[in-house]
Amino acid sequence: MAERTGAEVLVSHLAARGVKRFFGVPGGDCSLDLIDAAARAGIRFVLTRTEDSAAIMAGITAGLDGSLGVLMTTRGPGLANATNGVAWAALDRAPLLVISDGYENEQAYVSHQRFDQFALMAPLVKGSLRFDDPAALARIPALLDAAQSAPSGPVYLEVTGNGVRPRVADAGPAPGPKVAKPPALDSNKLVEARAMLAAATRPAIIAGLQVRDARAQAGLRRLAAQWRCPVFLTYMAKGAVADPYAAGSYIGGAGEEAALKAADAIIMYGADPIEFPPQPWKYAAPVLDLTRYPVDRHYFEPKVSLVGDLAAAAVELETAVEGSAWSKDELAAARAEIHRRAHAGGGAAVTPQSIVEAAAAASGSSSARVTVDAGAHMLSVLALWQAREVNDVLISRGLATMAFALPAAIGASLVDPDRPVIAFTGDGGLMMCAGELATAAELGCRLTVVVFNDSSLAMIGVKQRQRKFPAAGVDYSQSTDFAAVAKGFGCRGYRVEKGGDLVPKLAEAMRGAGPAVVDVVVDPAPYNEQLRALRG
Ligand SMILES: Cc1ncc(C[n+]2csc(CCOP(=O)(O)OP(=O)(O)O)c2C)c(N)n1
Repeated sequence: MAERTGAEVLVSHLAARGVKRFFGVPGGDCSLDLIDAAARAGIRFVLTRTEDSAAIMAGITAGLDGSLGVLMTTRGPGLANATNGVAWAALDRAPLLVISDGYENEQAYVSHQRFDQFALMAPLVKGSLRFDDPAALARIPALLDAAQSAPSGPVYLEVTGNGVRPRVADAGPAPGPKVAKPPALDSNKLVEARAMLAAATRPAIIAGLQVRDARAQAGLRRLAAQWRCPVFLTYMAKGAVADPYAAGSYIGGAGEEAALKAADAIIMYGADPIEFPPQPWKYAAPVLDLTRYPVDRHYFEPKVSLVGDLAAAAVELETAVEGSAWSKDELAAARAEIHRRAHAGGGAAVTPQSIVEAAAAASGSSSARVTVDAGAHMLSVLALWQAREVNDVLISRGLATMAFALPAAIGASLVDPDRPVIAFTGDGGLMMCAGELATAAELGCRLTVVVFNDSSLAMIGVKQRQRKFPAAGVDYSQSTDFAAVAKGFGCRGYRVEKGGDLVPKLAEAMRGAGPAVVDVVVDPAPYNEQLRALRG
């Protein structure tokens, strides 16, 4: 009977789930067995510069193509360096298999590079398994299913030579994913939900990250059109509905407050509280919570909670609102309010707002996908960039980590190589992952990194001023030349210091082949007012 190594069987499980590539920084032990076995199965290893970026690249590719993201690290420092990326996968709900080397059972005497790797991963992962014996192979499908079942997230697989090297009898083709189905909608709760909606004339919807799925998005669009109501979208749901119903971002801030206070029912549609700001819920209207999965803690006590398939819930409830009292003018006013607040701040020729508008003008009809980092610059991007569909804008909102935009853009570019990607990032965030510019250059990604270069951790600076502390510990004493940095890593590099250069330089950057960095010197002054206007 034919035989395969444990590594070959593991790789066959990945192939059966549509994995085309895996990411990481290898060590000299099992990583090498896995790179070799994967290559023979047509799965390519993408060598990144850091493990945490590799986790983001892997999770983003999986989120976009419906497969499983795979990160591979070496033991000890490799896994430790991946933890922020694994935390991102946990809190931003990305399906991710984390593979790391362990030590063999007979190496109990070793202390070098050794700590309890299961304990390190424990608070972040949905499951873990040690693959140090061919018998463990039988438990791999369930581990991978856990990563891919809603809410998706990371799982940890520790591998040893005693797991990946022995030959085992070929057990035939690996099964594909068996993802847990959503529970059927509870018919009593449906009756309660319909009654709640029948009493409403001004429903407002807040849609969250679970809408990043074509069926869920279609369900939301039906509800909005049927109920003719404002829909606020969390950052991760951006693009899920279009005008006239898209009212703007839900950030728990001042911009959306007037419309939500005017609502007589609030419908949460696939909203996961990991996206909510750490402030108490401020609305008195009854809440109907429609969610694919229950969550541990929430900001409000819903009047009715329906757990199950969102698209099915939309079909059941679309006729429940009997007549919408929202006028067209009110819908337009809700949208205009957030836009107006996003423009607060004025400032010098190159403002954060003008960078986003110039990037939109320069990208024209190219339907670029956008990634955004954590920082003050994200406010302008989220408020002013027009998205047509979910996943047109990618952001880390659950973890809200810096150093997300560039690796996410690389992952997006690998999935859709012909679709241009724009990564908006602060200078602080880019410096945390700048080495990945070399990864982007090697891969030939069609990617433009736009740096809001203010020599500052501007978001923290705003908070420092709000709290009346003297300026300290948030500004860089030297300005980085990211155009030069880009060239050093094999990307094209451009520097913009005057407003008039913005559109031409951005357009030139976007036209060329391979990745480019546009380093824009920006005045952070508008952030003070903009943040107050949007968040309150
Ligand atoms: C990894 C990580 N470290 C720290 C923070 C806290 N933090 C949030 S925004 C921010 C400032 C980001 O600075 P920069 O990237 O330059 O963007 P800007 O705010 O200037 O637009 C910091 C330090 C974080 N979110 N993630």
